[in-house]
This record gives sequence, C-alpha cells and structure tokens, in this order.
Amino acid sequence: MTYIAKPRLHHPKLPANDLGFNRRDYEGSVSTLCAGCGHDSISAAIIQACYELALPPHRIAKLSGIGCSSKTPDYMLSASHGFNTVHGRMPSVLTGANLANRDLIYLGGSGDGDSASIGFGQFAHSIRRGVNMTYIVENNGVYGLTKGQFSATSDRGSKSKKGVVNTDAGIDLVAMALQLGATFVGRSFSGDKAQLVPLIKAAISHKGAAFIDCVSPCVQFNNHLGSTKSYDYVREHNEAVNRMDVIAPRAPITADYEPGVTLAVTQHDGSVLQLHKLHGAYDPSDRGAALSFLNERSAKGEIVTGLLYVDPEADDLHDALGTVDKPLNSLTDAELVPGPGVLEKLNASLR
Ligand SMILES: Cc1ncc(C[n+]2csc(CCOP(=O)(O)OP(=O)(O)O)c2C)c(N)n1
Ligand code: SF4
Ligand SMILES: [Mg+2]
Repeated sequence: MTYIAKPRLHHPKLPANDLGFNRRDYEGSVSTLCAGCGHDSISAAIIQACYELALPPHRIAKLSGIGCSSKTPDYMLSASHGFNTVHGRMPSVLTGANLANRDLIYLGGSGDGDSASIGFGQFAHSIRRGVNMTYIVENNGVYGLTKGQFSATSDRGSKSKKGVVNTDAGIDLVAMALQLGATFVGRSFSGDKAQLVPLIKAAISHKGAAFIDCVSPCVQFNNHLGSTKSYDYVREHNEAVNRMDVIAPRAPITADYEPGVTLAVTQHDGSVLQLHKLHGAYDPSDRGAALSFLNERSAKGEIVTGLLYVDPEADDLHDALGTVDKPLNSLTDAELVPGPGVLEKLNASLR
C-alpha cells in the first residue's frame, strides 16, 4: 500500500479540545483513495467526532477488513491502535479484542462487500451478541477495490456503469441490524457531515452494538444515472427522520428544548442525545415501527436516514458473560490463581 505521511505542521492557534489536542492530532496518513470518494468524507467525520468528544487517541482501537473502505483507518487516528484483518473478518477480531480489553473504544470500519457478502455471518453475530463497538459500513453498493462489481447491497434494478441491470435483491444492513438486536442503529450519507458527525459521536457514546450504515458514493464505479448509491440519487431520495445534538455527560444543556419537536434521550454514560424530529410520527425507541417505516419507504425508493433506533439502557456482551471489570492483561497472579479455597467453593457450588 502506498504510504504518504502527512506533514505535522499546523497553525499554532488551531483550537484544542479538553485534552489539549487539535483536530490534526486525530488525523492519519494522506489518503490514496480516488479524489471525491465518499469514504474520505466519512474518515473526516470520524476524525471530527473523536476530536469533539475529546477521546484520548491511545484509548481507541480501529479495526477493518479489506476494501477501499477498509483502508480508511490508515487515514485517521494515527496515534490509536489499529488492526487490518482479513476480508470480512473484522467483527470476530474486534469481538476478541474487546473481550480481552474492555477499556478501549472500538471502531469497526467495513464496506458493503466486506460486511454483506464474505463477512455477513461475522457482521450478524457481532451485532446479536451486543459487542460494545461502533460499526460503520461505508456503503457504495459495489466492490470498489476490485473494480466495481455489484455488491449485495446493490438494489435490484439498479444499473452498473456499463448498463448491466442488477437482478438480485439488495440487502438492507440497517433492517438486518434492527432484526439482529443492535441497540443503536443509524443511517447517514457521506455528503451530509452535519448529520453524520453527531450520529458517530452518539454511537461512540452508546454502550452496546452501535451500527451505522453510511451511503458513500464510489465516484469511480457507481456514481452514474441508474445507480441508487450515486451523489445525485442520495441527495434526491434522502428522507431524514431526525437531526441530533450530542451533549457530553455533565455538560450543561443550553440548547432550546421544545417538547413534541425535540426528544431528549439520556444514554448509559450520561450523554444526552437531543433529537430534533423532522418526521413527526417517527419514534426511535420502537424497533418494530422502525422496521415497518424503513420497508415502506424503501419500497418507494427513499433512503431513510438519521438515528433510527436506540435503546439507551442496553447491556453489552461483557454484562451477558459476567466478565471481570479489568482488561485481562492487567490481572495479577493472585487474581488469576485465587487459591484452593476459592476452587473448593466453586466445586461445591457445582455439586
Ligand atoms: C478472502 C478474499 N476474497 C476476496 C478478496 C478480494 N476483494 C478485495 S476487496 C473486495 C471487495 C471490497 O468491497 P467493499 O467491502 O464493498 O469495499 P469498497 O472497496 O467498495 O470500499 C474483494 C472481493 C480478498 N481480498 N480476500
Ligand atoms: S474505487 Fe471507488 S471506493 Fe475505491 S477509492 Fe475509488 S471511488 Fe472510492
Ligand atoms: Mg463497497
């Protein structure tokens, strides 16, 4: 892979967050993706979200599979932990890392090919287990890296660059995530930073499996007439159900609160999601209704975006397994080998 380091020089008066880091401290190396690729905008949104949340870079672990989308962790968060797995295998490697060290903040980056084809099972099981992570699919409807074949998220009836019609039904990963029990589900568009950045911040603050499907046009192979993942198509068919402000734990709530128009959702960590309703009847706490709304709108060719579902009281995989509070590598010998008394008690409890 081409590697171009970014110059470290920046304006001395660049604003800093609560940790004293500026936005550039969250960047990575220079992107080698095509100019105009939606994936680069998603990287910029992740960088912005981590900067605004003032996350310590060394506490973030970014993992991905294979594809243009899976190359993006290299273009952000250079001071964070990174693991580029085999194609479609990010979710299981992330699950293992998370079980071994629950103190890190896990970001899973993937593509529609990586998650809806070869990694479909991996995607499903990481979501249904409630792994505490932010899982983002950069969805362009094609295998960009291998030159533009239809992916499993391509809509039936959409056309390739050469005019071939896709006859297979498309998989909607948002509908799948809802069905699989994800406790935070959102969809956005790489061209809508105002919607995407707060959605990523909210997903990172969420405890449990947070999934974001981000439509991300491939300018090289899927940005033409007949595609349902092009910039023009998404702009024309984007139906946002809400907009959001994320207020950090313990920060004073200064924004106006209009009951009926704004809904405040307090998450586990104390962060407050202020949801400004754009679609009156939409209720992001009703999983079944979210699925019905999604199906009804997608039948009309609309792309529903925003925070689609959230359970702010969700448990995660560690709660389900009753694991220790500390990362495994910090356990002492005494904790790992507690002695014959504890063993005797355990054996007695099993008799
Ligand atoms: C085991 C394996 N099978 C197939 C490939 C070839 N391959 C590389 S990337 C890719 C698809 C990538 O598509 P997607 O995840 O949508 O990413 P994009 O490039 O569109 O961002 C495929 C099939 C591979 N690298 N490894
Ligand atoms: S081929 Fe498509 S997905 Fe890959 S970098 Fe180029 S525009 Fe992006
Ligand atoms: Mg793709």
